[in-house]
Parts: sequence; structure tokens; C-alpha cells
Amino acid sequence: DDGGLPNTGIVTKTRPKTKKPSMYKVLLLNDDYTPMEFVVQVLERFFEKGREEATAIMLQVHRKGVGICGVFTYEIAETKVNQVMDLARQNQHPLQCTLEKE
Ligand code: TYC
Repeated sequence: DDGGLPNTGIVTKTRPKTKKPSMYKVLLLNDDYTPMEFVVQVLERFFEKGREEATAIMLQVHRKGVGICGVFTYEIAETKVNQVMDLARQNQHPLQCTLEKE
């Protein structure tokens, strides 16, 4: 079946209607002032990381300048970024968190 209208010669392609949502990386950026312990706690609290993984990600950001906290749909990624930025601001740390389309 070509899925087209009958007797019209119009042929349309059928495809599954379901689309995978675009995914977004949440990134942490390095700075010289945010305490390492604060970054580890952010990763534990908002990204459900255990102590070891949180520490590894924090050190990756510290050494390389940027690191991935996780990959989410847009709405979730945006919420995480806002949660991190709000907590950093409350604690007067310059920590920057952003999102990037995969
Ligand atoms: N570079 C910071 C320090 O030496 C630690 C740090 C790590 C800051 C990761 C931000 O996203 C960050 N205290």
C-alpha cells in the first residue's frame, strides 16, 4: 500500500508518527572560585550521581573546562540548568551551567 489517495496517482510516503524528542546535554563550566565540594553536591542533588561519579565529573570539568552532567529532553534539561544556577546564585558562586542540543 502506497498510502496515497485512491485514483489520483498521488503517492505519499507512510512513516511512523512517533518522533524521538531531541535530546540536550546539560554542561557544567569551570571557574576559579566555586568550591569543588559545592560542584560535587550539585551533581549528587540534581543529577542523581553517587559520590564517586560526581567527583569524577567535577574533576573533569576542573581539568578540561567543561563536563557533561547528563542528557535530557529540553524541558528537563532547562529545569536542571535553572536549579543549578539558582543554587549557585544563592550561595554566591559563579558556577555556570548550560544546555546544548545533542
Ligand atoms: N575550579 C574550581 C576550583 O578549583 C572547581 C570547579 C569545578 C568549579 C567544576 C566549577 O564546574 C566547576 N575550586
